[in-house]
Amino acid sequence: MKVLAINPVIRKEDKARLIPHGLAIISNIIRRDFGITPEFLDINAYRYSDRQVEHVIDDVHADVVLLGSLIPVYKEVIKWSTYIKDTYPETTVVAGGSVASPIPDILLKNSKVDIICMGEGEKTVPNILRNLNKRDIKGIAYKKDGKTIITEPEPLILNLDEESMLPAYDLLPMEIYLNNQAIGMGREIDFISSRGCPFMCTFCYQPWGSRPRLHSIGFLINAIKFLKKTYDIDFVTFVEDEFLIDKNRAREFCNYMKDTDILWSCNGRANILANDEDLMKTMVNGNCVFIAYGFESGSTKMLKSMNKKQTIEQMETVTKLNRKYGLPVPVSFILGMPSEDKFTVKETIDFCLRNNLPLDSLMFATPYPGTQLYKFAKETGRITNEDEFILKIRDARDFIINLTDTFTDEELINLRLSMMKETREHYENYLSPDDVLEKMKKLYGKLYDKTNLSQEDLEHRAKHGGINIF
Ligand code: B12
Ligand code: SF4
Repeated sequence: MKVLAINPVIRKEDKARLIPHGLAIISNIIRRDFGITPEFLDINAYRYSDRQVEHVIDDVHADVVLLGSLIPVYKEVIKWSTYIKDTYPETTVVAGGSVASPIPDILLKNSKVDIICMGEGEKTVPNILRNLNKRDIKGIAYKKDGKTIITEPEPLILNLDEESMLPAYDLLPMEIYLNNQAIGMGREIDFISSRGCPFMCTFCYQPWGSRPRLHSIGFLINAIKFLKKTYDIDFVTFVEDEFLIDKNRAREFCNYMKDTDILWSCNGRANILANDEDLMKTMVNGNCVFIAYGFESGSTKMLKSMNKKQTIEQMETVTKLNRKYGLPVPVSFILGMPSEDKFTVKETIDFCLRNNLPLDSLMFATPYPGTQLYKFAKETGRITNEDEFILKIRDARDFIINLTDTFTDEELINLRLSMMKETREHYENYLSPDDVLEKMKKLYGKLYDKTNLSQEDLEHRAKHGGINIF
């Protein structure tokens, strides 16, 4: 059996910076369980032209094509499933990831995908390969007589160490990923060591459930050792939702990392770190140089309406703590959630001015499929035609829908720009570019000199905000 895994382009205007974990983990599982090495067509990393992609698809002429990623690659999934099924009708096209699981009906209707993997692929994909002509397996969606059938869900993996694997790094163009850094310090890799989040914010899609599941500390340390030995990494970015959810594991990890020359970063949460300065201290001693937060709003009313379960006081405390330990304060905000009005906007601006935080990373509230916000947008008649709406979804820096009752579309678009400008100007009075540079050199040490950031990388960092905000 020949298997082809396709990673479509994410963010056309940007370089490929993060590893396609889902597809690469599944590829490793297939290699282990079936002794077949999938061909990995990484369009995102190589930026192949359509002609080049067609050549690879023709060359491989696979029995099964695995196609998937995040929701904004929806059009790509339509394009490639159509090409494959029109040219090779006997090939089975299987889709997965957040472009597929939350919208099975829409994707099956508008594409030529045969089967959707509804959730984690570790068990479901091998089951699909073992039963290519059958559909009586758990965790899939398919079309029968024009109707979408969704089978009984496959239970979530309980033991990630045993039931999942590392991504098949050797099938990926690792030099591209290691050199297109997101933080920009040395040879950088992203890693995911846990799944699930208990907080349930209304704008967030949680494919992994509310119960966090973690790789053990042993697995994690072995992975870091492997990545250092094989790829000579300098920097690890944990991109998962809740790296700090198990504080004991986090402490053990810091204890290991402090004796290495690898720096690392993760997402924090204001309510977790605000009352645990000791954990932050341990992290900094353990080579952590970057803790990012989703602050979302400076208004208590908005935080409550998002179900964010964090307070303004906690946000102020972690801002001070990050600064106390010499870390930048990378924070992101959302504009235009349903009850946003001019008062809540003012509260956010005041919060940022008070705490010297520019709003560089200010996203438009975007209802992604599978979220409570998406349900709200449908129920209130803001999304009337889902097929058309899904086609519009992009990065949340682009305005695609107005969820407020108080602002016009134009007002929201202008508001975002003016909020960014006002808070940026204020920040520049607080810290000069020279001060920032000094702090960066101190924080990143030898890696700072080792890194040669291109103009494009600098623009990426500026756009994503927070990376240089001390
Ligand atoms: C890393 C990441 C990114 C990276 C992408 C990295 C990459 N190359 O894939 C970057 C930074 C680019 C990114 C961007 C965005 N992201 Co993002 N991202 C994530 C994050 C944190 C981890 C994804 C990941 O790698 N998981 C690890 C792997 C192991 O899990 P997995 O992908 O789910 O894979 C499993 C299954 O889904 C399945 N599977 C996955 N792929 C496939 C493919 C096939 C064929 C099959 C059969 C199965 C299968 O099997 C895997 C193993 O069980 C998730 C959060 C989360 N909790 O998932 C958000 C998440 C996927 N992102 C999301 C969003 C909204 C975005 C943005 C639109 C946000 C924005 N602010 O603009 C942008 C999109 C940009 C664009 N233009 O496309 C949402 C998706 C919501 C939705 N309904 O679609 C998520 C779920 C965050 C959230 N909680 O809301 N993101
Ligand atoms: S935004 Fe963060 S904290 Fe909220 S549910 Fe999503 S992952 Fe969890």
